[in-house]
Amino acid sequence: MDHKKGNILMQRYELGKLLGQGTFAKVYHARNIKTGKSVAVKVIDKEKVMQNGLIDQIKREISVMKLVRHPNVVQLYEVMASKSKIYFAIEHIKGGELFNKIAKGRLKEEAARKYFQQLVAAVDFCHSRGVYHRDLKPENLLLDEFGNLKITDFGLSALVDSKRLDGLLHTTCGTPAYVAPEVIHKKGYDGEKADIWSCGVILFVLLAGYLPFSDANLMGMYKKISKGEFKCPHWFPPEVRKLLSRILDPNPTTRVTLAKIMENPWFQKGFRKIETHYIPRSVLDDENFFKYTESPKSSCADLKGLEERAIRKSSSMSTLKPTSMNAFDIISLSQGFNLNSLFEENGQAKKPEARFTTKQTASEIVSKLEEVASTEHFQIMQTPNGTLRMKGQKEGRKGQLAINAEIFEVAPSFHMVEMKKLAGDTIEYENFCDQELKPSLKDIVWTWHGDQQTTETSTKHHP
Ligand code: ISQ
Repeated sequence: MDHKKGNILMQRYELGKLLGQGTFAKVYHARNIKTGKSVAVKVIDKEKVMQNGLIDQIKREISVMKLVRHPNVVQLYEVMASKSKIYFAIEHIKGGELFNKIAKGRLKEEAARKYFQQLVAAVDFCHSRGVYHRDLKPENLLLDEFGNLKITDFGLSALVDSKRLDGLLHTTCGTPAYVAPEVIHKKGYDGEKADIWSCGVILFVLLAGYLPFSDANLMGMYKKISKGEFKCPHWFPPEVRKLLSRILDPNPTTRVTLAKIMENPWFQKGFRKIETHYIPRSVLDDENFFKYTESPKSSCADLKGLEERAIRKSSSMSTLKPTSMNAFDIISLSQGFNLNSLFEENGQAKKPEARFTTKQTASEIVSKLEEVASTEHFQIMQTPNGTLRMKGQKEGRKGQLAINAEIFEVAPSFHMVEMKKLAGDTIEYENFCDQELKPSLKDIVWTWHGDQQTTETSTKHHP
C-alpha cells in the first residue's frame, strides 16, 4: 500500500489502526507528526472510484464537506492525493458510533432528546447551506469525548445511496430502514424531506431500541415504509408519538419541516441553539458576510495561518472584501495536489472556471478589472455578496454576457480571482476570455489555472 510506507502519509501523518471500512474507503486513525494531534484519515482508492463512475460523488463530498462547519458535523481538514489514492484528513472523533450505544439498549428520554436536538440542529444547518445527507443512520452518527453527536460521511453517503437503491440488489451494503419512501421509489426526491424522515427513524430507534419499520423480508419492510406503518411502544410519551406521526409521513409534501420540529415543545425542552463560529465560504454569499469581519479561530493547529482571513480594504469599491481561503481550498486548487486528473469524464477533462493568481492587492485587482471593463465596454458593479459583476453591453447570441469575479485572499499579498460566466453564450464567453480578458490582465496575472494552454504560457514567467 503506497500510502502506508513506513506508516507515514505525505510526510505529515503517522497512520495508525483501522477505524472503519466501507465499500470505497478505509478510515485510519492518524497522528499529525508535527503537532501530535489525532485525525482520522479516509483513504479512497482512485481506481475504484473511476471504475464505479463515482467521480462526481467524490467531488461532491469534497465540496460539501468544505461548505459545512458545524460543531455537530465531522470536519474535513485537508485533502491530499497520491497517484492512486485520495486522502481526507478528518476530525477524529473519539467516542465511537452512536449505534454502539443503542446496541446496548434504548436510551432514556433525556439522552434521546439531546442527540435528536443535535442531529436536527446540524441537519438544519446543512440544509440551510444547500447540503443534504441522504444516508442518515446511527452508523453515520459518532460521539465525541464529551458525548456530543457528530454527523459523518456527508456526500459520500449520497453516492452510496444512489448506487444502492436500484431495486433490491444492493441491500447487502446497508439497511434501507432509515430511507424515506420516496427515495425507495426513486421518484426524484427532495433531499431535505428525505433527511427529515431519517431523523424520525433515528428518534424512534433512540427511544425504542429497535427499528420502526422491520419485517422478516425486505419487501415487507419496504411496504411498511411506503405506508408509514409503525407502532410506538407503550413507553413513548404522547408528544413524541404525535411528533413521529408528523415526521414519518410517507407523503413528503405534507411531512413536517425541520423548522416546525424545532418549534415543537418536546424538542424545545433544554434546547440551546449552538452559535456556529466557523464561517464557511458559502456564508459569504449572503448578507451575513458583512457581520463576519473578524478572523474566526482555527480548530486545527495545522491550518494556523492559512485559515480564513478577511481583508477589509479596497480603494475603488470600498466595501469589497475578498473571500478568504482556507488550507483546504488552497490544496484543492494548487497544481501539486491537483485532483483534475480524477475529475475527468470519458477521458476528457471538464473545463473548469477560469482562475488566476496574482500578487496584486485586492484594490489593485478591482482597479484593473474596472479598467478592463471600461475598455471592453462592460458595465461593472459590485454585488451585495462581495463579488464583482461584469455585464456586456452588446447583445450576444444568448443575450448579454455576464461574468462574476470573486477575489480570494490566499495570503495578504497573494490573491486568487475566480471568473465565472453567469449569463450569455459559452463560446462568446470563452472567446472574450481568451482574446480580450486574458491579454488585458497579463500585467497582473501570476498564473492562470484551469486552462492548460494559458497556464503553460504564463508559467514561463514564474519567478
Ligand atoms: C472520525 N473519527 C473516527 C472515525 C471516523 C470514521 C469515519 C469518518 C470520520 C471519523
